[in-house]
Amino acid sequence: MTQEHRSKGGFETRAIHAGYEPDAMTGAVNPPIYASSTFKQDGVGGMRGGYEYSRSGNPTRTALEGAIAAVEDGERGFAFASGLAAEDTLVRSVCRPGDHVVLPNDAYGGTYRLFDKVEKVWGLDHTPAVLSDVEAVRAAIEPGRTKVVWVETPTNPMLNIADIEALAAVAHDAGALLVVDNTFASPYLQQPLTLGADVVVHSTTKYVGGHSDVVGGALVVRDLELAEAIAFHQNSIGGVAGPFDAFLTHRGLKTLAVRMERHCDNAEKVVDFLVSHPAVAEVIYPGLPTHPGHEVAARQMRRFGGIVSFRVAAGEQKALDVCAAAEVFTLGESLGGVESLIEHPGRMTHASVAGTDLEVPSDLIRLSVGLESAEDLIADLDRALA
Ligand code: P1T
Repeated sequence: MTQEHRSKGGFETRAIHAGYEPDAMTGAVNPPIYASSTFKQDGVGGMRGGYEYSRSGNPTRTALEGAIAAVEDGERGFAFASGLAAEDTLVRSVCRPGDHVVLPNDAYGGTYRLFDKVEKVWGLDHTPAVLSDVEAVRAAIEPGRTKVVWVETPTNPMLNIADIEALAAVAHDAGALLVVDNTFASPYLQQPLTLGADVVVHSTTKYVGGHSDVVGGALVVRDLELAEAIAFHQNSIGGVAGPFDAFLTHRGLKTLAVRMERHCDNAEKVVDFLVSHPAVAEVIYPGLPTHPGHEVAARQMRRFGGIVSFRVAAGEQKALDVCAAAEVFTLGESLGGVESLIEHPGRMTHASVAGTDLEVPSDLIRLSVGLESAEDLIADLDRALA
């Protein structure tokens, strides 16, 4: 099984061509969906192209894995059934009972739940830290025990920014790996491996897939020893992306660059509208010069992304009412698809972190700004806020 990177060329070229050469027999320009659990062997052990059984490898998945590695400027990519399956596989590949990880004090609620309710039971400790404060991260590290510093930037849903380059140095000083969940930025806006990170994590359910029609996850690394450990655990645990899901995710990846540009255009217009709206107490967007992480974001991101969070002046009930009143923005969890979504993190995506360090404000609304006409999005918010 080879991952054809064709990693030369610009981002768009890699997104469209890396990972797959037109089929030798038919010339098909897209990877066929290999709906096959097993592969015929030419005599015992005589595998064609290294394929044996689809948990270990499937050509549709291999194509996606090569493409995602190429757009992240990595060496090896791995595709999973969900972002959380990718995260769990990574943790088991690099941590052992008794180890410790530093987590964001503001992260996707499901990521925190994985560490706090699942990994902890197996003996992996964690400390939440304010990732925008490099010294706080250094202080949270337990030398010799900390194996991973886990970064999300921008964070979900508070859009805090962490300095990837600075945190990579802090993690590496302590002999720990720097893992970056790059879901919110997408590989188009930010490439953590080029800034010193060791592992990139994605919920490909979001911008990479881009159409809200498939759940998936990915890991990308440069170090080949680390890649071997992940490959072993991916096969041993088995949370792999199936061929249909791999196909959809790969199809989405090809248009990531053009979609992200428009997500950013529309998000900027929505931000411009919200900042002057009297019912809005605070708009949170890393593209605003007043955002505390603006300078770091400007340095490490191409643009500032399609997610906008804001707090309503009148409190939680008003936030719930706005979510219910929106029509063009669909009320639902998830993000990163072509359609705009609105949600109340406190009651929805981040309900599992209520009462912890990661609790989010109850008057907070998160928008995933999609690709509809910007004027329709703004009119919808104007009506919902009235
Ligand atoms: O949902 P799944 O594909 O398993 O990915 C989990 C995940 C990991 N990391 C980040 C930053 C995420 O946002 C998510 C999933 N988030 C949502 C479902 C959400 O609505 O925020």
